[in-house]
Amino acid sequence: MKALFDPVPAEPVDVAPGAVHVPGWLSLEQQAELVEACRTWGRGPVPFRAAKLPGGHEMSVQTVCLGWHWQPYKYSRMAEDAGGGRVLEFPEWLAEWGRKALTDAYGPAAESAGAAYNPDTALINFYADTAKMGMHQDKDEKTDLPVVSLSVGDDCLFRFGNTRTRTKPYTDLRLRSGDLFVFGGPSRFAYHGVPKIYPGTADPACGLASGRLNLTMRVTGLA
Ligand code: MD3
Ligand code: FE
Repeated sequence: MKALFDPVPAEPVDVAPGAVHVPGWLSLEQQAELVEACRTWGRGPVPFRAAKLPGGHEMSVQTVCLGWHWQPYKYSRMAEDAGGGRVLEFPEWLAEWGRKALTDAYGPAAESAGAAYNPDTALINFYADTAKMGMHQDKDEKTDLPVVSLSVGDDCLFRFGNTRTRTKPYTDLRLRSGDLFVFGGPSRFAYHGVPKIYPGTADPACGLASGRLNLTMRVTGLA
């Protein structure tokens, strides 16, 4: 049933060159579908795990991957740091969502870029109430093709910085359940992070009772 108060998808907002935010891009039904898929993927062969940083600390975020298994700072087919299983295939339906995401974010002028987009890895991050992600660049991919980000569950504070330093200047934004963000062009290698989750802000109909899920699609450029 179409609820009276379903959010109306908003127009894309240009946050920086190549960085486009599309609030409410996923319907509640699509959000719940994505949560269910993430639950399935997390059942294995590779489970959600906190990636270990080179300094030895574990990230507070729990991650599972599709297509290629990511560890800081490398991709592999086998999850040596998470039980040794082989990473699941990247599903075609998700690649279709990625192409539509690019087209919707960048508009008709970029329709051919959208149609040609072939993501081969997805990183699914789960944030419990107190989890966060420090400022970093995503540089483990061998292409500069856009990253597509989908958020479901509790709101977060998202910090979008610049390509030179992990400090100011940056833009603080609130990401909500159903939001799409595309990071391409000059924004592809910008520093970014998630300093805070806002517990209890999600509509339970999104499928997640607590916490936040973020799925990013990328093109690794690996064989
Ligand atoms: C800007 N994830 O997985 S999504 C990550 O919410 C990551 O889980 C955050 O940073 C999360 O690497 C932020 C937004 C995002 C993702 C990739 C980007 C922003 C980006 C790549 C380049 C520039
Ligand atoms: Fe990132």
